[in-house]
Amino acid sequence: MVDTKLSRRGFIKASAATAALASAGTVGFNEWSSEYVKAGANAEIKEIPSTCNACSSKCGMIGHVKNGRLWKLTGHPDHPYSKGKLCARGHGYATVVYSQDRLTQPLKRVGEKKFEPITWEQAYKEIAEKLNKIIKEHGPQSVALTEDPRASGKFYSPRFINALGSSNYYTHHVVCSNSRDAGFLHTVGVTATSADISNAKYIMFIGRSYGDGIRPSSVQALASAKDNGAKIVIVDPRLNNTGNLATEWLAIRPGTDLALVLAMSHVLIKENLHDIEFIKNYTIGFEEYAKELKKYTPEWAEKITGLPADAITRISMDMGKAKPKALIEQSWRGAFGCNYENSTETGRAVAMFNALLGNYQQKGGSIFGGKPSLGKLNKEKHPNPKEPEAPKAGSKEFPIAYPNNGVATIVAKEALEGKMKAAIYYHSNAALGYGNPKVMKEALSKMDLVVAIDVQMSETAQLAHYVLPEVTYIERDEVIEGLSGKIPGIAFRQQMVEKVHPETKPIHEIYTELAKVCGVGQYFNFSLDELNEAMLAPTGITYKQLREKGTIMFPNEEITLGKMKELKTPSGKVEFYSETYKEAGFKPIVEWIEPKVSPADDSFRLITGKQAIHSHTQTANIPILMQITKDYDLERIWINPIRAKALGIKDGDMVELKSSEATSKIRVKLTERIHPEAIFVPSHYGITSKDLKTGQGIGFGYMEHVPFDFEKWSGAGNIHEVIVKVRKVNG
Ligand SMILES: Nc1nc2c(c(=O)[nH]1)N[C@H]1C(S)=C(S)[C@@H](COP(=O)(O)OP(=O)(O)OC[C@H]3O[C@@H](n4cnc5c(=O)[nH]c(N)nc54)[C@H](O)[C@@H]3O)O[C@H]1N2
Ligand SMILES: Nc1nc2c(c(=O)[nH]1)N[C@H]1C(S)=C(S)[C@@H](COP(=O)(O)OP(=O)(O)OC[C@H]3O[C@@H](n4cnc5c(=O)[nH]c(N)nc54)[C@H](O)[C@@H]3O)O[C@H]1N2
Ligand code: SF4
Ligand SMILES: [Mo]
Repeated sequence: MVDTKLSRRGFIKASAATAALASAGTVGFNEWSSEYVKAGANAEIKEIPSTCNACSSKCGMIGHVKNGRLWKLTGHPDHPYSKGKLCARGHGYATVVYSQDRLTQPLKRVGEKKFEPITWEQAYKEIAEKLNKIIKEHGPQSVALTEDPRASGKFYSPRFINALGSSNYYTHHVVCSNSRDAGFLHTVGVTATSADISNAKYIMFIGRSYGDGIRPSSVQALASAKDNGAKIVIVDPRLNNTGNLATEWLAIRPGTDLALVLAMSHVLIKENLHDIEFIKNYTIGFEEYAKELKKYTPEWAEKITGLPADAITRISMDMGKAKPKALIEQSWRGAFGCNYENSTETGRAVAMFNALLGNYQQKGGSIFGGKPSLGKLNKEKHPNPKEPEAPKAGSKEFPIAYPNNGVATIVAKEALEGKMKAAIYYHSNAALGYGNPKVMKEALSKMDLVVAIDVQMSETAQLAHYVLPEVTYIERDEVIEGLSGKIPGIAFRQQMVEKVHPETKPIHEIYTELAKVCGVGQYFNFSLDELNEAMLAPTGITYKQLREKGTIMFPNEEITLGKMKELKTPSGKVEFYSETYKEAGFKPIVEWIEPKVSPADDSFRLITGKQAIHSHTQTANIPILMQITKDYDLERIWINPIRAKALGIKDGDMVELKSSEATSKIRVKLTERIHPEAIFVPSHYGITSKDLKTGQGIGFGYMEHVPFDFEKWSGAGNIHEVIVKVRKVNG
């Protein structure tokens, strides 16, 4: 039950509901395991295949269910990301199903952080009335929906917002990979390639850490590459936890990766180590790019990156010699996902470097994965909503952004300008994680309607007018997910245990029922099972088979390596020169761009990143994961001892960290594993919602220090364009 200040009337209702739930068998984490013991050693164990929801990888997993309770998880052996293993988060996050802090019924805000429980009928009725009024008065484009795109959301969320007549569908990538996605899209026609890591001979990671931003199969592939003698270079201002597998660490100045990649490209061409055949057949604009690259010498890059020119030359030449089994891994968020004013252009330069190596669709190179062919609903019986006429808000300002991602923070900007009137946040903690929380709070407060659909009282839910409680992923079926890769496949999330809280619902039910009350129910006239059956139809697999297996791969559809394919760029080829850029008013050739801000002698750049035991803000309230943070003091910030000494700071000291946006107090970890110019902040802390009793009050939220901003190309949040000063304080 939510613990926020409830009104008196709400309190009485809520207490009654809590009592009812207790008798309905609601248990916390501790009781969870004892219930299993009570079931006796001989109780039947059901093994139910499904998918993890503790991060975007959505690995395949098997739930072991005894006496109706989940008591153990194992990795699905067939799923390409888990390959039989789950990471610590995968195991730990599953306890959310029995969390004491779950949302248990729909809530209506009746004052600052004051909520009252209401029925689903009342919630739907009031939300629908408000949505329809807003649309009538301000048009459908004044309504937006944002989510972390998971299997069901990817299908239902855009359909729902389109049914209302709005094109404003957004994803969390604005603070994840918007820049990389845009850079890759306009160079190779997809937002990300994958990498044939286990067969590669030379692998460079630029701000991507398999050892921290874990996916079990990626770690396995890297370990096997190392066993095969591959060279593994980490480019990171921080020696991250992939370090144990690496052969070399390049401690680059944060924000300067573009200079490194430009200089590496320069060396390849100068030394004639580029793949001339590949470039001739599969690329356009090489001559123009090569001309631009002339000025980006390793000596030039040394001054910007702080990396020795001879190391840049040596590594580039070694990669050129190892081609096509050499690559810069496509990366994710760390260096050029959403961080600097030059991030999109860094993404482009990386995709181009791989083209200079001719490694696309080659063993040990960059791979364009194949997709499974899945069916669709019969349009005659189940019509699609009409394509909204108006373009998505933000698409004019950021024409380079990947249209499916959009620029989610434009919703906040337009709310501040009085243009955006209603926002739905599904599976998203935008208020804490997408942009400066003060700005996000102000923006959300300006809107006439904010709806949050969550499993716990997130910071976003706290600011919403209505909070709708979803069942957790352990308690629901979802839309079938297509897996693209060298071998395509499908994965299915399915219900493992009965609903723990009777007044919670799965998202497909919420959208279907809400659509009906909003008057657009005709677009949701099918059940989830009907949709999944339609998707399965062309595969010849029955729904029953899918339920039994959970993950099914299609080895017959394995893509053929060694054969380049036509790309989805306007020219069908790798584009060193982009007409799309030119038309949008940008330089068609990549050139060096300075980061927006740079630290002075007495200040630092703030950078952030993942820890292997947490996912964004969503795991901070999981007791067994947060205990690891506490045991190992993981919320501390990293400072280089040379800088610390000059400031009189010792390991474990409390410091005050001050940026243009905020002041935080936090303890310090001194380590030579961080560039002297940077301070590293682990990204998962700073929960402020009082209803998240475990997570609340530990560490600080990185985003508090990030000015609310948009990168010029992809609209990404520029989340490392932050300068801070630090001083020792008592604490
Ligand atoms: N444990 C864990 N794993 C996750 C997630 C999670 O929340 N937790 N989330 C998933 C998601 S959504 C994502 S986006 C991925 C993110 O996966 P990654 O991008 O690998 O993760 P990060 O830790 O954000 O960043 C990687 C590294 O970039 C470094 N870095 C920071 N600034 C710079 C820079 O200017 N240049 C260079 N070269 N490096 C820099 C950081 O020090 C960090 O070590 O992880 C996925 N997996
Ligand atoms: N402070 C901070 N900011 C970040 C990051 C970070 O690590 N820290 N990471 C950045 C990156 S790489 C990304 S991709 C984004 C991620 O940003 P988000 O996608 O917003 O991820 P989370 O912050 O984990 O918030 C997820 C929300 O979904 C809710 N949730 C979890 N499971 C379910 C479910 O089954 N149903 C419903 N309805 N809700 C559910 C959680 O309770 C939580 O409130 O954030 C970016 N910004
Ligand atoms: S990487 Fe870990 S948290 Fe992410 S889906 Fe896989 S097991 Fe779950
Ligand atoms: Mo992300």
